Amino acid sequence: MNYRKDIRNIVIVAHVDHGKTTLVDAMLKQSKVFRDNQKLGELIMDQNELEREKGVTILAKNTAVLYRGVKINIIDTPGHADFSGEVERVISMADGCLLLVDSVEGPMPQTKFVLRRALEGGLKPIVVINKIDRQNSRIAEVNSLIQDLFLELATNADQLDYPLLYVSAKEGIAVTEEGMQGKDIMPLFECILKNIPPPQIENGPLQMLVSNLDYDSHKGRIAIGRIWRGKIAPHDSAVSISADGSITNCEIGEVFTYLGLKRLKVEEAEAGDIVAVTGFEGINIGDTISSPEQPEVLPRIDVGEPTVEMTFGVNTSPFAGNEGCFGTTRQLRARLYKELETNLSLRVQDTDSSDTFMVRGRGELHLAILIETMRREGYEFEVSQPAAITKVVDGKLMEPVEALTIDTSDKYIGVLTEMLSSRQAQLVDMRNEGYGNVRLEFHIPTKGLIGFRNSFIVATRGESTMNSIFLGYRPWCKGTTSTRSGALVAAERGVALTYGLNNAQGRGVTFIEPGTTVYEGMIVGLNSRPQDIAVNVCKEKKKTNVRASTSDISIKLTPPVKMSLEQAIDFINNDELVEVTPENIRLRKKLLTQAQRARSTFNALRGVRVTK
Ligand SMILES: Nc1nc2c(ncn2[C@@H]2O[C@H](COP(=O)(O)OP(=O)(O)OP(=O)(O)O)[C@@H](O)[C@H]2O)c(=O)[nH]1
Ligand SMILES: [Mg+2]
Repeated sequence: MNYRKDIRNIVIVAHVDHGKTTLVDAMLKQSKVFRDNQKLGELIMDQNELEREKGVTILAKNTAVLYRGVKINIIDTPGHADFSGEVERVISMADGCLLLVDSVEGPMPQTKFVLRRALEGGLKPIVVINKIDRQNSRIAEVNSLIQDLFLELATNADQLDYPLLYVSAKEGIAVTEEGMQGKDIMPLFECILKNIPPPQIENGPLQMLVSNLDYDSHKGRIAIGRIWRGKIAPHDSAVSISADGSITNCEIGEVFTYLGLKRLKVEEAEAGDIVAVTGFEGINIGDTISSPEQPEVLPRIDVGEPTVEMTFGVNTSPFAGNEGCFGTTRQLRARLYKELETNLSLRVQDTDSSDTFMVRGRGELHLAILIETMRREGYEFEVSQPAAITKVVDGKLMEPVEALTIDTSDKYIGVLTEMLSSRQAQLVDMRNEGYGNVRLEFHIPTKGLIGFRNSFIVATRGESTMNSIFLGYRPWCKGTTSTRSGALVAAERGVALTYGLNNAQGRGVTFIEPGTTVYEGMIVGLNSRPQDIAVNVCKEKKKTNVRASTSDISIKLTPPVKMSLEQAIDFINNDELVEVTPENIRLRKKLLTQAQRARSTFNALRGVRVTK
């Protein structure tokens, strides 16, 4: 065995928002891979449009810096639990990990999840307590919580002896002792060089595992991964080995390595490095690229199962075809199946209905990001309420359960526990974090979380945060979870008017502005009572020659509640749909006319009576 002393491969893992991408900014800026006058901004690695808008990382990405002649390949990963598949996908490329922990929040459920994956993968950890500049940071406490976490998760004693750094990614400083005055991020680079083992390499014929794919309109599909054995060079012959073991012959096109945000074209790359190569049109993530003389497969990437499902269907609203470029069954199907090539923890299945597909993901956000991406690409379609994926084990129906962590103020404890107990949640831990802040931990079936986010934001006036992470499957428990009141449903097609909307506001909260075109069955607001009611938002005031009073001159409407896509998905019940087009997100009843809905309710009631 040899080592590539000129390389280190690290992955950065943490809970959401603990500062991974900001730390990569600091490493990139201070390693001088950019020109001094180059404008860089913040969160340099969060390049895609949705990442920039939402301020979260969605896809794991590679970059590299040079420090004292050593190339450090860095993989930035997303911290949101819904994108855990991304972490699982890339972890095998690295030999070490930087585990970031926020100096105020301390370890969170996702911190534990990613650390477990990293330790299981045999990665050498470096712990980084980040955001030490924060006012109420509680470093000593966080430190001891991290120790507890390692005691729980370490697979061997060596792992308990981890190097620890105190960092402010935002200010670009790292120090080795608490309270030390820092000046730059160099102690982190030093720590990586000293503690992360250089890649161990085997001499012999080429073997590379594909961990990511990219596309280029000229170069075609680009396979990204780590070379485990041998060398790779343009025009070499190679084979790709797919999941079913089939072998395809190819010629390597171009070979690139990483530096900063660029890919550098190289004449040759060797084992231990992370490269991007072209020339493999049909290749997938998890496939092995190998030499034709000795085609040996590497273990495939192990990714967790999805927990939430929803249907994606062809748009059946009366406005279908008006706003999207792609909306046919064939286009929708092709797009969804294409997503499987890169979105490893996603599943797509045909259903009994030819124009509806079942899509399964790791959480509501995982699916919402796909919906938003497709919408921006010009697709229009409709999606159902998400549902937890149940499964039968030894003849028993099982359902997913999640650990829910809520950081809130003590004044909301009562209302939150009440809301959550009706959703079958169990309080497992409650800790006072000081300053009137508390951390509540619940175990809750995934189905209880569906539709919870909106009411959570309202109940805590947007002052609290919630995070959930998959725990495992447990026997299914009966219970209804929806606590939402009825919908205000448009009674006819037309254009909503102030007068009609004002009447609707007498019943509840409205979601649309005057001038919005509506169709019968479209949801235009939330009733204050449990039942749905039809409202005529297109109603005009009868014209008379006599003005009754000055109050008639202008009606003041309460501004409508505008929902984001995620809120819309969270809002709907199982007899409702979200209609998604590049221009609009509409909510609707599945059955559009009042007559259809009345008949369905009647049949449902009759069904209950018959079975009794
Ligand atoms: N005060 C302070 N804020 C920081 C520091 N590092 C990051 N932040 C802030 O924390 C927020 C989240 O930072 P990101 O770098 O996007 O966090 P992340 O871990 O990449 O988040 P995800 O990729 O979405 O999981 C941003 O508003 C940063 O400005 C730090 O050292 N100090
Ligand atoms: Mg990030």
